[in-house]
Amino acid sequence: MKNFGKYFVWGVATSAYQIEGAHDKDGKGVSIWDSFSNTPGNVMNDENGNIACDHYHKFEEDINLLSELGVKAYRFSIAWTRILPYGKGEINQKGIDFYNRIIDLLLEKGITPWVTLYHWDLPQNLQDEYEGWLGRQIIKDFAYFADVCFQAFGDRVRHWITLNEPWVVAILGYGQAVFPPAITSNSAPYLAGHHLLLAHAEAVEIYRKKYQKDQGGLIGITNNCDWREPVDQKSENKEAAERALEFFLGWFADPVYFGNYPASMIDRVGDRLPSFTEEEKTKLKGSSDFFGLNHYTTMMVENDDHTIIREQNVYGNGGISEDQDVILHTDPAWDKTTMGWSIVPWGCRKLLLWINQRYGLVDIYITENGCSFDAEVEDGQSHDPGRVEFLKGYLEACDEAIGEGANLKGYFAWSFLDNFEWALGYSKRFGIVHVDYDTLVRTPKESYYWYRDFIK
Ligand code: PNW
Repeated sequence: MKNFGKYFVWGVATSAYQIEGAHDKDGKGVSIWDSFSNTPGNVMNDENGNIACDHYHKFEEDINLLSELGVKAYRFSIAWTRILPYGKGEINQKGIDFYNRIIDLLLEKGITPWVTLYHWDLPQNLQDEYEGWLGRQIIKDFAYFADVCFQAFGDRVRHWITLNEPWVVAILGYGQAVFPPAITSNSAPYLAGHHLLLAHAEAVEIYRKKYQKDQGGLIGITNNCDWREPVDQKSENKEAAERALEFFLGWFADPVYFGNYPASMIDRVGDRLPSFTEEEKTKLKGSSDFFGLNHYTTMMVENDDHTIIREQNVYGNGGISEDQDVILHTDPAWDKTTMGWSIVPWGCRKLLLWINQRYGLVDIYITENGCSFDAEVEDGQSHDPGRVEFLKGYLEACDEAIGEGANLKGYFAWSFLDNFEWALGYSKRFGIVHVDYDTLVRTPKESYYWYRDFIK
């Protein structure tokens, strides 16, 4: 592979709730994921992140593994409730101390921290007070949390991601009730999404006004998107695929680059889609210094003309498909991961090119890409050939996309460690490092060594 230049940013990613554990240690408050996963019936096998990988106590060992891996960058998230146990108000110094130790150790090892402020672990207090992302007050509370983090860590952290995957927060949390706060609705996702965008914009404004000049860092948002391929070249199916991308990625990227939602959404969602004031549009437009992208899979799209009743949403990841009039399919010929997600490297290539066509030659960073495959440890070794194949395939697709003009500047494999896979608990394994959840012993997998050699 020839197009990844010398300055290409190679990294791996994690998130706080999925690895840290120590859920009530040193003054940490309760997040919606603490409450949700500790309520029986919500997570597979009633598992929770109370201990997870115990990264809170094992971060030194983990950073050594990162160092041996040779990555330039490590993306992790800050647990809001470690810093502000009630989501606002008084700062918990022990939470600040924990992330200071991580940041300092990373820098000592020559690894650049990429910090996500919100990876889904909303303070329970804010959920109770005004229904979390449904309340407008979240904008100022998130901005305050962000400000505290810039102030505490911004002298050393130069790469900030405000939100991880607002689409997942809105759809899975406020539409399909798969994630907390477990609401089922066809309008709440749009209201939550609206506040997510405005909170992002507010945090960015604070960073730019108070910190960016002195600290010299970058700030952006990370969105997730699958590729949507038309089932055939009929114009209605091509348009349906385009529309599906607008409802997925355009929902959150158009406001950030153009100052408003895609026209297809405004037309179709009607009153359920809130509108931005002129001032909000101005604030949103240009509010990301880079294009953070999490990409996992691809689906086929067919226009829904309502003439036949068909099975919708094979994996439930189409958003609100009745608003889009799309029917999603998978191709049975595509290989699948243990999550059931199709492995389609060319979808990644097409998506990168689509982004640079729609939004201009923005700097794209893939802040997550990876797959779930099982791997046991035998004689101290862990083999995960499926993951090595996956990474090879997707990196080849990235390389091709760059060759065709895509402005891809970095890649973070998801994930560094096997971890708590949200509503699926520990049943799915995304890590390039195996974690034995009984003993908490870490064993690098074959994919870890493969990636180490690849990025050398
Ligand atoms: C992302 N979908 O979640 C998250 O950022 C990670 O925390 C997570 O572990 C990883 O991907 C694997 O799931 C997603 O339904 C969850 O399209 C669901 C979807 C996409 C991403």
